[in-house]
Amino acid sequence: MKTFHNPEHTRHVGQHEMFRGKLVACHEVPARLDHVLAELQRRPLGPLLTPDLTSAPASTALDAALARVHSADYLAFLAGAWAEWVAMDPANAHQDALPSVWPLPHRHGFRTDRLPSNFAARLGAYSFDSGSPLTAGTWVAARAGAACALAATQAVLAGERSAFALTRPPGHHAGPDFFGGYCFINNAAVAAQALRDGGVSRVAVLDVDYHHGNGTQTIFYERADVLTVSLHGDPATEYPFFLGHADERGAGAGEGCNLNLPLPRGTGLATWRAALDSALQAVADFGAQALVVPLGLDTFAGDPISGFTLHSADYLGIGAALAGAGLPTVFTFEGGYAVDEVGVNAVNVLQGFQHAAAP
Ligand code: SP5
Ligand code: ZN
Repeated sequence: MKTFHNPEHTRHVGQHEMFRGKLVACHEVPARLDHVLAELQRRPLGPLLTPDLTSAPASTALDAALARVHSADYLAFLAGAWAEWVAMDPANAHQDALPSVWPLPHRHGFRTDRLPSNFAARLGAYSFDSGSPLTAGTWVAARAGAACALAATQAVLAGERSAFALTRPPGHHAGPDFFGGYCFINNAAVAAQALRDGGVSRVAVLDVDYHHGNGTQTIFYERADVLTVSLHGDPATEYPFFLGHADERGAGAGEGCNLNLPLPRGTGLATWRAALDSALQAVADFGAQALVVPLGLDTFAGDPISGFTLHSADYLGIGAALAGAGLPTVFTFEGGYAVDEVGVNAVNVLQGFQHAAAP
């Protein structure tokens, strides 16, 4: 399996996230990716590649792929956000931009048809939490990360059985025009849309991160050509709280094309694997011709912010089960905050997949 990794990822480095009234150290740190890279060097699964963004055609193709899943105004906001943050006050150059005011569009009658010019207000209008610091290099890192998702997709379109987009920041919480949950560009959505645009008529996204993939769900919610499935902690108690229930089945043309499998905090391997089997059955019933797996490793028992109890060895079998779908598969790296174990856990999934997928 080819891995496309993002050397720019270190430019996204948040200092703090807001948690229960305090600024606490970020969980989504550069060392996470370094641990996966180190494990891939110990247990190579295939070539390690970096997308080339220096050519104008490659850069233009990437921007076109981003614009297929995110709004033009949101992308322009992200691209210019850091400069605006520093323009507000030069002292801001030394601290992350964190939103602190939101328009709550579905309640209280706040208006979203008039975007304020004030930067702090627009930061809130384009986000849904105060846990996702926007830093000096966030845009460059996120954009180069999406290039990995696109390159992995192109490898699969060219005939590879699977490919891995090893990038951060993660992506599955980012929606058409909002960031949150440590995510800015939805890499899995970029991959799914690029598969569609590359001629695959039915694509499935099977999200195995601990947290509901709200951004991906929202991007494809009214579409019949992309099935979105997510296994996650029950939003009644788990982040992102306001989406991810079992009764969200898609809308309009996409009715029946979204499946949520919320599981209680404390869920262990047997229950989780049964849910994965249901998810894989839905992917088969849909008639998907390609699969995108937002690969979060925060289902691990040792994860500091999550509540499932999977163990490192379990991930080998999970990878094998995913290979059982028999589909060309793009993996995107998502959550997983037990930093020292995230490399072993991620590579276990990929190795389990690769071993089971071998002829
Ligand atoms: C990609 C992904 O996994 N995003 C997850 C975002 C979760 N953000 C909220 C986490 C709040 C938990 N903070 C606990 C701090 C205790 N020290
Ligand atoms: Zn997560």
